[in-house]
Amino acid sequence: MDADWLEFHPNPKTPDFPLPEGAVDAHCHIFGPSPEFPFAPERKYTPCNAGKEQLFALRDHLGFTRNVIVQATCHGRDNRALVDACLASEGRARGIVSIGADVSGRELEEMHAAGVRGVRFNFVKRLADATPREVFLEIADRIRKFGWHIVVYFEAADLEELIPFLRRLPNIIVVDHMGRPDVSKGVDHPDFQRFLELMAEESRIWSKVTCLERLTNTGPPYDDAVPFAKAVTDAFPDRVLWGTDWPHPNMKSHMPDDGALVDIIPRIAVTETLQHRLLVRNPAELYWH
Ligand code: 0GY
Repeated sequence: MDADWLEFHPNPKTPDFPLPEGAVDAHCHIFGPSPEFPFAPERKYTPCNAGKEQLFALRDHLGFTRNVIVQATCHGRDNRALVDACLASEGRARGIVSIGADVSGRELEEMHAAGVRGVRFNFVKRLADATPREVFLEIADRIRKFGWHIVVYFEAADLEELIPFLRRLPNIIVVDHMGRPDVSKGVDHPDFQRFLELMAEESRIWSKVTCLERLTNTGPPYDDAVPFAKAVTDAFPDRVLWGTDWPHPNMKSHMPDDGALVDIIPRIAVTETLQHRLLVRNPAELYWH
């Protein structure tokens, strides 16, 4: 099937910003390759193939040491491609899977042994059909004994309604892309301030300061979105993660150069100490403890 969105950048630049030793790309995906790892019949988009070899080559080119691979919705609950990549990474990749409450204890154990450290709950309606909250709570309970955390993906408009549910989750929660703020409203807008307040109230909540290329209205170098990522990093330096989001599913406006994305990091984490926490210490604590 033909891809219905842009292909990833064919030739990303070598970053000018030298990544610190041990840096982790904490949000990326792999797609297929199909037919070895077919896409899910219920998917909302069909990506191009972007397999583990390409991801590992990008990791090395950009100067990352390790990856956290997040199950993308186009693979549904079939985590085989992700698990295969984790196993092939020689300990240099961890995974975040998508599962149902019917997952067996043995499947969980096998995924843990492969390097899985969390599940993703997707609330973005254009990407995934709704899952009942009771099911999510059951999954949250099942994964506790493995010490896994929960990655949540939602859009800013849904935050208020989700807060009581998030508070009920017993696990560490990692919010994808800062909860996708509307950057045209500015950092001081009550919607984004509400997100910062939630992080202040709940020390279990972490945020990925990622996807400026998705949030921007002005395009590279994302001057309108950088202040949001910087605000979260300044306020919660011990609970932030950064990732490329390669191969950038559903990007239609432009396809970012992953090397240029790395060059934005020093505008988000403006001191060496902050950069080390964002890129090395925080992901190591969550994924390689
Ligand atoms: C992202 C964002 C998107 C897609 C997915 O799982 C996915 O399909 O995450 C999106 O379209 O916003 O984080 O990569």
